[in-house]
Amino acid sequence: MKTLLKIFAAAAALAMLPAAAPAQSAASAPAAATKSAPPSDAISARSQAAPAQPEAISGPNAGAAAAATTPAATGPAATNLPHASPTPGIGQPDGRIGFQDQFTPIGREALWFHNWILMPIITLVTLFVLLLMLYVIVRFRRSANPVPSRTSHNTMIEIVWTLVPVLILLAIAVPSIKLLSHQYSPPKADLTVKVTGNQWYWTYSYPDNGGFELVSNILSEADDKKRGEPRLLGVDERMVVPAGAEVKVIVTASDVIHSWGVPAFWVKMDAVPGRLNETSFKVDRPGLYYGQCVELCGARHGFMPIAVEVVTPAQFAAWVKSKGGTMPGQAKPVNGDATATSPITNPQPAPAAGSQATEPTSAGTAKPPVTSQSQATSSRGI
Ligand SMILES: [Cu+2]
Repeated sequence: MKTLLKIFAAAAALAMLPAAAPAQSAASAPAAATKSAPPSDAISARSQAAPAQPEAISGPNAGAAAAATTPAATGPAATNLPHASPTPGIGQPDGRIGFQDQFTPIGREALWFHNWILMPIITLVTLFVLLLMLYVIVRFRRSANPVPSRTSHNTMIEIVWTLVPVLILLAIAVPSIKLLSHQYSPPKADLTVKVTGNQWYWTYSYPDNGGFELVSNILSEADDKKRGEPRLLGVDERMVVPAGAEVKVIVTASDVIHSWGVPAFWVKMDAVPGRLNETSFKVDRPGLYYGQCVELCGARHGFMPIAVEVVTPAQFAAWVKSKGGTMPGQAKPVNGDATATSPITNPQPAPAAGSQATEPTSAGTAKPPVTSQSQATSSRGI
């Protein structure tokens, strides 16, 4: 029974870990931010020097862009890319205890498993053991029971306390193994994105779309505010994927071990130098979802957020084109209307003046904006 208790205690602790992590990181981040704000030390200077910082929102359209990125201004249906606004409570920490709402089939299955199998069992077992202990402490205390029983065997009880835990473990094992097998045998991918962790930023490359690569850096707090993004979670270049597509993510790192985690997708994959790890997700709801590096990777570990923007297939095609990539000819449409309304030849209608939700482009064209960084990246031919 003691061993069983230990196992359940460990299981409970493990189950609480992922839930506690975001809260912990959210709580610790501000302090860390304040500490590392002045980039005067060598490490900060190095991290600043690695990738170019995004161009700041400035110029005549800055006000409009800032205004348009308030949650009310845009939503999942926003047609401007990138920098759709986040939806409060979705894809980001919002102060609730527990997991974020899930937007992938795996995430929903795993959350159901946690909420309806693990938590009830853990709660019942814990309460049962607690009550049992209280009963024993009170009923068999020395004053109430001066002559203790010398019983050392009870076959019936021994069978019960062996069988019941086995049955409980079996009840957990069935949905658990089912979930594992779903996680490790995803359907055929519609899109592959290679994610590389670097100290302290992410690079995303799209091998199916001509191999272009994006460098994704954290935004300054001022830019987060301007764009209406959660503090320390905004990035200059988001990973963009089409809704309804099975996205295969190949994860690696260039220097130390990082981990690419997006809580709303139930995805967390270690990024290990010299090794390709693989995971996948499928999100049906267009929108913006945030994550963070979830492996302690150095001084600025807390400052390499992840932002995944899920867009319609048509918007994705337009975005790929704006980054200098190509849509594969044989690519299957991820949604029925993907090719019918393909905007490759006519990327995006010019947004009406005043309703622009994108970051301003220097030329003021209808083309989705490209930051200086991605231009630099594509000019390097990566
Ligand atoms: Cu990292």
